[in-house]
Amino acid sequence: MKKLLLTGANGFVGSVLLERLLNAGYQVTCTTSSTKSQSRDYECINLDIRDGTAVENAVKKVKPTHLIHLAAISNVATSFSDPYLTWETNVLGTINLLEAIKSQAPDCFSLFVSSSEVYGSSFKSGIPLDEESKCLPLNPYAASKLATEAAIGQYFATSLRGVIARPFNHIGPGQSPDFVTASFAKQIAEIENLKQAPIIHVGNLDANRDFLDVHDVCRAYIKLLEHEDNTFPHNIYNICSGKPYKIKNLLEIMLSQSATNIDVKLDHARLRPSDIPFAVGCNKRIATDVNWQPESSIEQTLGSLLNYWRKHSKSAVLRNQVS
Ligand code: A2R
Repeated sequence: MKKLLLTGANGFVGSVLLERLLNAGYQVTCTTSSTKSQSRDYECINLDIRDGTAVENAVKKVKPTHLIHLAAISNVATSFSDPYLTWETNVLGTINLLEAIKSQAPDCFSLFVSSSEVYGSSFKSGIPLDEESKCLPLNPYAASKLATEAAIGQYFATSLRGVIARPFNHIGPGQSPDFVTASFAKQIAEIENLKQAPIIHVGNLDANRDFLDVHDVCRAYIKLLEHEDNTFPHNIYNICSGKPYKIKNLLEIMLSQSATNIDVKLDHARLRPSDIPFAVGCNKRIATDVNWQPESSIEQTLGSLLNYWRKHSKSAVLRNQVS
C-alpha cells in the first residue's frame, strides 16, 4: 500500500494534486494548517509544520511510504513583509519534516517542492536556465527555498531518499488573483457579468515567463514519485515548459476567448520595480530522466481558467441576488 503524506493540501497546487493522487491509488493523509472539509477518501491532520513535536507525532502516526511537501509561505510579497515567518515556515518547517521522516519513516521517498524563484538574477542572462545554473535569489521567499534545498541536500547525502522539484509559473483554478493569469481571468469574467466596467487593468505586459498548466505540474510530481523505484541520476528537477510566453500574448489569447469588447489599461501600481524581463526554464533533464512533457496547450489552459472564473463570478452574482 502506498501511504502518502501531503502537506499544504489546502493550497492552490495541493487541492489539484490531492485529487490526482487519490485517482492514482494512493492512500493519502493531508496536513493543513487551517480547516479542510473532511472526506471519506482521505485522512486529514491539522498541523503547523513549525511545531516539531506535532510534525514528529503526525509522521509517527502515518508512517508514510511517500511524502510530498508543499506547505510553505509561497507569496513573494508576504516574504518581504514577514521574512521571519517565511524562513521559519519554509526552512525550519522542512527541517522538522526531515527529522521526523528520519526518525519515524526512514524508508519514505520524499518530494520537496522548491521554486524557480531560486534562480533570481541568473534569469538576466536571457536564456532558458537548467538545473546547473547559478542560484541568485532576489527575495526572501527565493532565499528561504534555496536554504531549504541546501538542508534537504544534506539529508539526501547522508540518510534520506527523495527528490527536489523547481516548478516555474503554473496556471489553474483556485490560484490567487494576485497572480497574473488569474487576475486577467477574474477581471474578464467580472466584465462579462457586468460587475466591472469593460476595462482590464494590467501590469507589465512585456515580460516573458514560462507557464504550465497546474495539472501538468501535478503529473510531473507524481511521475517523479513513481519513477523506476525512485532511482534518479539527479536530485533536482526543473518543472517547466521550456517556452517563453509574453504576458501580452497570454492576455490576447484570453481576450480572444471572450465575446465582450474589453479595453486594456496599464495600471502603474501593478508594475514591479525589479521585474525580470525573461524567466524561462530548460526541461531537458526531466524529459530525459523521467520522460515527462507538458500535455496541455496554453489555449486550453487559459480557456479552462477563464471558465473557472466565469462560474465563480456567476455564483457570486447569484449569491448576491439571493441575499
Ligand atoms: O493555511 P493552509 O491550511 O491553507 O496551508 C497553507 C500551507 N502552510 C502551512 N501548513 C502548515 N504549517 C504552516 N506553518 C503553514 N504555512 C503555510 O501551505 C497553504 O495551503 C500551503 C501553501 O499553499 P499555496 O500558498 O497555495 O501554495 P501553492 O501555490 O499551492 O504552492 C505549493 C508549493 C509551495 O511550497 C510553493 O513554494 C511551491 O509549491 O512552489
